[in-house]
Amino acid sequence: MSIEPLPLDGVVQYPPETVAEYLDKGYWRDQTLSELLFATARQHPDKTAVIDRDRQLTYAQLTDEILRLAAGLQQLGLRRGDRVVVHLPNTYEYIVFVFAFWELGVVPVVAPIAHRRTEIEHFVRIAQARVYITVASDSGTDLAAMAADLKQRWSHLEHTVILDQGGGGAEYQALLSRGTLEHARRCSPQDVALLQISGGTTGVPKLMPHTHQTYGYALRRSVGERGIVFRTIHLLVIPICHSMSTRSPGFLGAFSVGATIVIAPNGSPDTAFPLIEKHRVNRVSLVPPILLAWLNSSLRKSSDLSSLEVIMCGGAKLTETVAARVEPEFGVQLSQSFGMGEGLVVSNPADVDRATSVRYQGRPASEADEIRVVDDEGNDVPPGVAGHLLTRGPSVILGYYRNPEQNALAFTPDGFYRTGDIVERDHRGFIRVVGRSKDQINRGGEKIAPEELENAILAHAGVHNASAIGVDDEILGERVKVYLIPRSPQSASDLTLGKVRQFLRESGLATFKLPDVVEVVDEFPYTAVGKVSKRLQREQN
Ligand code: J2J
Repeated sequence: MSIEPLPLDGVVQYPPETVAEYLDKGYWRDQTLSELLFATARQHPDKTAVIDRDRQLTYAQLTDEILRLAAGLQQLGLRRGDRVVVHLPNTYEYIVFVFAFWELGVVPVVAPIAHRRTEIEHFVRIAQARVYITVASDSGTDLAAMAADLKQRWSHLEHTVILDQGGGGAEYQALLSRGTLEHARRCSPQDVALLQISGGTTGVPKLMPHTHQTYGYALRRSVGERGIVFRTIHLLVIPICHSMSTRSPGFLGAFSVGATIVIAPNGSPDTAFPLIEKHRVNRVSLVPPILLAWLNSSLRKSSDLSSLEVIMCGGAKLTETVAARVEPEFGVQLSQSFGMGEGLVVSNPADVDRATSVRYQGRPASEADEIRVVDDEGNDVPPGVAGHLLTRGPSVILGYYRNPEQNALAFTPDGFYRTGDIVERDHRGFIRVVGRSKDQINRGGEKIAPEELENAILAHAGVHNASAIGVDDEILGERVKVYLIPRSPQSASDLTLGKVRQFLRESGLATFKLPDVVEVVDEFPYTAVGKVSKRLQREQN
């Protein structure tokens, strides 16, 4: 059945000729993400789809629960094109919610559980969300109270749904108990499926509108390239709303081939190793600091990890020294990847030689993934020369949601996304990330916008000026350092690391954005044009 696409206000649309070309060449398909899951469920109803804590759901049980939740959500009055904010930890309920929304054509903003009031309120406001879904509390923060407060403040926020801390609970059960729906097409595959959170370079996080088709394309590529098959048992440890957990290959990749997902609340060895042992997990996606923790864990000796075949790693730079340890020490294949929420993901093919898999992050799987490596003037550079990476293609958005100012900076007029990454491409097309031109801190895969952190600190009465930079860290790659100029000599004593972190936590900023080091100084170094020189500040460390 054909349903006309519903363009959302504030989303940059693909030109009709691009739509026609991507459909014609099969990069985009006439399938919603919900249809992708239901197709697998019809073929393999009794196969295990997801394992989470003591719950184990077959594809039939998962789709059944999705349709019941969709009925409950529909009765809240949600309609196609409405936006909601989903803010849940790694739980199977997250998966049930997003598919229920895809079944209805509702658009979730998917926020990592580490986010706090600053971020969530921004999403609620910018997306004019009608529903906010979270858990009662997380790491000591009362999210239920925050939800009640947000609901009072924003009249468009009509409902909150509060799950128990570990998922489930009375409100979830109540939504499941209002009958069920028939699986049917209720939106167009060209519709926005979700609004993902960008890594962040700006004062507030940006939202990335992905359609069922941009996601469908990305996950098919990822599944093919990474060898995800029916017998794959994939451990999901990275925050579930991140694109590495969702579509590269993530749970969507797994569901497209009838594989099984095991959900871990986090990636620490004492949590993950027993799950690998118990469920005979054969694949996992990690970020570099977790991989390092696994390599150095004393638990390795006492755990049976023999089922593991492939460790995928991406999100931040993996040093060659650490990369080279993976295959000999774990006896598994290392599959690096380099990607971004905005779209492009490159990875090393399974049959690549060891030297390449250690040194390179991968190459695009399709000629449709357009890549340009350019110098500061925008001229293409030859293989082996480092330059700015620009990209365009069937998985790449053409703009952030409701953000024309950033779009003018981050996208070229002909639709290439300026990644802010400096890469080197060899003559075969393999890519190595060698640096970054964007003002961003990558703390072990968590992206932090210095501007956002600086703004939050500037609200402190004792702070005259703040500058946040990333400094080298053996485990995280980078950690967050903040230089502060106090307002007066007396206020300097209030600017200890502990007090600044406490202040930021209370101001409602996500905890992973808090500084690791604070240094109080009298002045900042400046560039010739009078901007704070972060380069000089970095060189001091
Ligand atoms: C260096 N930097 C990297 C790598 C990402 C797959 C894989 C990763 C992401 C992701 C993703 C890197 N080496 N191997 O969404 O689907 C940095 C780059 C990039 C930014 C994007 C996926 N892999 N990076 O990490 O949106 O700077 O997506 O532009 O979170 O992470 O961050 P994010």
